[in-house]
Amino acid sequence: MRFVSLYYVLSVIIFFIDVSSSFEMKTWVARADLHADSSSLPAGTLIFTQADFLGSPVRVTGTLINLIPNTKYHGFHVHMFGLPNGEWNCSKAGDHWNPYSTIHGDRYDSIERRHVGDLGNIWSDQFGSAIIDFEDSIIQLHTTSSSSILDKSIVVHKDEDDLGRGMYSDSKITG
Ligand SMILES: [Cu+2]
Repeated sequence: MRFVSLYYVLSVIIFFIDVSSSFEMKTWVARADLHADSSSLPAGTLIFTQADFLGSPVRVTGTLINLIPNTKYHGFHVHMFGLPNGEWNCSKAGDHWNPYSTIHGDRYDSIERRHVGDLGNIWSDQFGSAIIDFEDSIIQLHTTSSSSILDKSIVVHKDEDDLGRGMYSDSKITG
């Protein structure tokens, strides 16, 4: 996937810690509001939650909207830099979030074979929406983790991510 294919981006992830009164256990919660590239057109919201336990899975839920209907694959990544509110320009999000300098891969690959920010592909339906609900144990919300995705960006690309399995020279770098 080349940079020119960047299409949707979200704003800075805003996080807060919610203290549940019933369990008295902290839960980390992050929110990402996506927008079409260089536009105020909303593209949905994602919520990330994680128990206050380092290494526990992060649940990612939400609905993306205003995608191209029936477009099967959009690479879905955490990129390095958060973007200031109102400045939703994909080209300023930097490369994939890759704190361990690993090769590009799939969400289901081990940390040695994927970037922390590699979250695979998503699928838009006939209305241009995509319902997201999965867990990932490699991305983290804790600020103490070097895998923390706080203050990064989520980028949804127009094109399919080859998950590091393609024959292109940049397959193992960006997909
Ligand atoms: Cu990307």
